[in-house]
Amino acid sequence: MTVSTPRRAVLIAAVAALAASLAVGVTTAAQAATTLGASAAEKGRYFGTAVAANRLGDSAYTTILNREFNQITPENEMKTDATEPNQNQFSYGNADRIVAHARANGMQVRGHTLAWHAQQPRWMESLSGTALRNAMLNHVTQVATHFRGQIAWWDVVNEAFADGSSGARRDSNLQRTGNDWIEAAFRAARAADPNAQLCYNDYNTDNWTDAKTQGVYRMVQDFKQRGVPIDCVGFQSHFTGGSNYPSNYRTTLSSFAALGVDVHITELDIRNAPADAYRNVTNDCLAVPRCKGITVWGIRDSDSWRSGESPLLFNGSGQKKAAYDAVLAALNSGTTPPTSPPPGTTPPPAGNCTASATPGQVWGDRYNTSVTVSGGSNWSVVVTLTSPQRVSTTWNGTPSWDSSGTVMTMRANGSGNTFGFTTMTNGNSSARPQITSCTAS
Ligand code: 9MR
Repeated sequence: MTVSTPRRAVLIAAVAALAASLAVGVTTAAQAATTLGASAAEKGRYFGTAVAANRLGDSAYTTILNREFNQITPENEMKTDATEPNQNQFSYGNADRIVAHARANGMQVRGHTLAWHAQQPRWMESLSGTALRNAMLNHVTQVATHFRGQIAWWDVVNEAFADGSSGARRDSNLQRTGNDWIEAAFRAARAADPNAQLCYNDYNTDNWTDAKTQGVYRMVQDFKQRGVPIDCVGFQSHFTGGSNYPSNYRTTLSSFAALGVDVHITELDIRNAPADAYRNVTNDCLAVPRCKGITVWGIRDSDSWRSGESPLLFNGSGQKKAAYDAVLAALNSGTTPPTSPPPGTTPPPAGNCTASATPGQVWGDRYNTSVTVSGGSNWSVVVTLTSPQRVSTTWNGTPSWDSSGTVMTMRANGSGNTFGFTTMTNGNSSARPQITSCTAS
């Protein structure tokens, strides 16, 4: 049969229209990623897991590992007792096996960990003073050099702060070598592998108001001010249950990020794996532009260091749990976070001077911010809050307000170039004030 020209034209148009509609359908249907790693990657992040070398021969394990994850942290194989069992005799077999698996499958590696009070070999436990300091620095240098170029992030120092209300360093043989042991470890790591991002990693630092969180925050702030080479902070996030996921977790992540470091969720597991808490953690990371990714501390419940609590995303048979679905859905529905930098680094969109904000003290219901102005003495800085937050007190400036009470114009009053204010959170503990302009004459 021959088709006349007009009929052929109609047919061609119909086929083209069908193809176009199919293409649109395919595009939308193909949007939702079906694995954790792929979905996180779409959001500019990784989704990783702790890996044990002795499980790499278990194909049920590696099937899930290779399908779902694009980042690996060796669970025990890079700890001091594993890598330097006798002083100056290094042993990398299991760590190398994990790194090789990661590289073969395009996964990034987090090195864990170079300096820690726990899991020390006997010889190191028995050292003190200068001998221990030098042994620790030698260990950092040797191990970071061995893995140079293969590690995206190092947990340079792990768990150096005390639990409880002191906010102080943990007592340990390393701490007794002098308070500067942490910065010395970071400097040695930077010298050995200049391309690795260097992190401080700890647990019980998730609740913003806890003394331990504040102690670590002050150390990182001090390191940034003095130029100690620190790039990131890891929040282990071993939660014991839904109630132990703190509602101010996002504030913790964003407050550290505002210091100019990346933040990572490094060892996530939650007792009984409540879907809500896993969803919240995922959303909190997605909401903080400098949160680079999430690592769960094992694949199946049976792989967990606390397997009795079933805290992971896959059950012992490798089936996806409800928490898995919640995390994947949160990753898929997350929007790529706004690229606006945190307060303190925001270039003022208007004006002819510069104002940078520094986070100050935080209480349960309020927090302080100080702002330093450069580029003129007769300045006027506009600060915008997120409702329902409101400023309750100011110092070293003369404020005026718009009718909504959320836009404050602060003018110099002869008290210098730094002013400050207290913000009441009024229930929104995550937002932080933005500087919207700085004008000077
Ligand atoms: O999961 C790890 C477990 O197999 C080890 O026995 C234990 C002691 O080294 O360390 C566990 O991992 C810890 C991590 O290295 C640091 N943060 C706490 C983790 C859980 O204890």
